Amino acid sequence: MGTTSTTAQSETTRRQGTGSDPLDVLIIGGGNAGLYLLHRIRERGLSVVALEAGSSVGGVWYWNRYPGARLDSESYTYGYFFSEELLRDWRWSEEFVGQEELESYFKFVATKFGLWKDIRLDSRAASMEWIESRGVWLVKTVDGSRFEARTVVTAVGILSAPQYPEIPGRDRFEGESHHTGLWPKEEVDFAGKRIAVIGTGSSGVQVIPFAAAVAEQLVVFQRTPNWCTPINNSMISTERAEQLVADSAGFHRYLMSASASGYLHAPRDEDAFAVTTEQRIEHFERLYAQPGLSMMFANFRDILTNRAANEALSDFIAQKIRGRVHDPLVAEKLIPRDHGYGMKRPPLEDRYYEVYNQGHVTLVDTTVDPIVAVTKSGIQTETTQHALDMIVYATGFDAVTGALQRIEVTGAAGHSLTDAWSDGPRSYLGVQIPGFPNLFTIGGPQSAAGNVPRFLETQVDWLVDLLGSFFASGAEKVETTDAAADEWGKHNEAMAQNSLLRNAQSWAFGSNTPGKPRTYLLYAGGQDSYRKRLAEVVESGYSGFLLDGREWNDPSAV
Ligand code: NA7
Repeated sequence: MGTTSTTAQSETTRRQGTGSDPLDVLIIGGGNAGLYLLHRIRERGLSVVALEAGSSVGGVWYWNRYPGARLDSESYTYGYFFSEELLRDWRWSEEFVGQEELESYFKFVATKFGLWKDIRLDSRAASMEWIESRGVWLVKTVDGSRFEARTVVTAVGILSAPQYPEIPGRDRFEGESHHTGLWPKEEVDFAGKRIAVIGTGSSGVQVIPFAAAVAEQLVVFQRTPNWCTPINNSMISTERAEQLVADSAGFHRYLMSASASGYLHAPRDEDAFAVTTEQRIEHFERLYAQPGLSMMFANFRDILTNRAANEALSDFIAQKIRGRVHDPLVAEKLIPRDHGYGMKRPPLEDRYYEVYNQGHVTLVDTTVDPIVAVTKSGIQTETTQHALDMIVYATGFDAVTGALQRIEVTGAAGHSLTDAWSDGPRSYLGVQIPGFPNLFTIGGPQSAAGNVPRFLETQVDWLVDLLGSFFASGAEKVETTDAAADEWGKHNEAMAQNSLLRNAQSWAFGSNTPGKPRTYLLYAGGQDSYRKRLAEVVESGYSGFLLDGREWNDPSAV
């Protein structure tokens, strides 16, 4: 933590200690969305404070500081576009930058736009309660601070509630253990140690080569293999950096109007079987050598909707895995059988498969040899006791709804969010939950898609306009209805059912969290159609929202 933010923190504390009026807006979260929201709300002249659980800003890029943590989106499509000065003053070093550079970026943004003074660090929200009689939310933090605000906007992240596996004995282990999503700030030394990594999602696939490089032994516990393709990262030259700044308005326009994924990659305007086998393979080969998620988003347009096209692509990647892993038995273990490419978010990798060619690395398939317990000295599977110095839990997150549900939220008539969502999350446009007036959820269920910051930008811009209209209206309460949430839920389910996504067990359906109802938690229609829908809602006079109990566009309202 630098001097600037330490000073800012004490200013924040002083400021919050004065005055008894409720804030106009309390933001929960100081990550990508929270910072942008704070900036935009301040531009509107509203009173606002942002609570952040971490000791600095950046959200997932503050917490996921494990070796190898890196973007899967091109850096310059991930950062903010709202300020030309920021675009000019910040220089991304690589096509896909790592955690450290991202953390610096968010600090740079907070300093440049003077955000620190309205951010309260080390402030994890514990509970929030709607006080109907006064039209305010009372928010309490874990350390006992209290805030009152007329509206609350949560920007708590979609992959930010780390999850440990339900394995007995986790606390008994006498070595070091770390979750990738809660990585310590102090350096974790892998050198010369016997290390286990549990989990082979994006985080596991990123950390494993770093552990393998210096560990004495590495045991990877894999339950489900993923379809990983090379990230093909590179440095950004000065000429390219200058070009990116010069072109930024144009490609921002493309990302925010034409792209369904929010990435620069555009799908090939052809079906996979409209070309010959040779041409198809040639295209796959080209994409395998291209950066980032090209394989997913620059592929034939039907790879996620046509089973045969998807199988052709999956077969191609399986052959690549066989070509890179020397032991055929190990290679077969690394090839997914339960889902096709792209039905789950595919990890990007750098030297990942080659790790398994090294003598000190073992791959344990936990579907064949399940983990029975964590013991004092390691991990016991059905057949083997693995003696270990360190366990890395790369076991993912209680996705999308988890971070919000870890706060005790009590809405109108004393109803809890836990009860409201007992059969699965309900939301209108992902931004509001019926029964929870004046509470908004950036990145809420059934809304996020594709390159997340571009989606967040859409949602924040839209919500800030809504809040502006709400405060200008003189109304006290804005809320959505059961009917609006039901309609949105049905629309979203229908979108998900139309794609091959429905076949996968993934965090996007909550399948990785024991007991979580299976619902598609993201938005399957693409960013372009989501944006269209938001625009229609505005044109219709915020249909689906009530102001002080009446239709927003009812001329007699307020
Ligand atoms: P993910 O993608 O949810 O991956 C978690 C991994 O942990 C996955 O391989 C899981 O296997 C595995 N896991 C979870 N519990 C267990 C147990 N009990 N035993 C063995 N393996 C287990 O999280 P990440 O952090 O890697 O990535 C999250 C997102 O961040 C990613 O999608 C990108 O968008 C960026 P499973 O597949 O459930 O069988």
